[in-house]
Amino acid sequence: MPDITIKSRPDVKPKLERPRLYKVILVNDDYTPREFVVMVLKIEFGMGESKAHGVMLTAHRLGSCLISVYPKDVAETKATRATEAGRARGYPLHFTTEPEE
Ligand code: TYC
Repeated sequence: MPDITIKSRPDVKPKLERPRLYKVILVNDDYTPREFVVMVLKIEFGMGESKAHGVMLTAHRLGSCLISVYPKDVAETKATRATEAGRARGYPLHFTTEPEE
């Protein structure tokens, strides 16, 4: 029987990094009707009326508003679908994504 010693290495931890989350951000414009922005936020992001209205107003007043954070693929899909909903009606409504710090 060969004499094998397996040393434990308590200093070497397996690196399991949490996947980075991405922000979805609503960007203001001068043309998309407020009610349409509220409708998209309700349908694509599952917000209730008052939350959607508050987010729309914040973007309207400040230029943009953070909606939520998601895994990268979910954030990109939601931003694309929501932007596309505006484009389909001829509005310049825009949603962007960026990595959370
Ligand atoms: N600023 C638009 C208007 O006055 C409404 C609006 C709000 C558009 C937020 C986009 O992200 C937005 N009709």
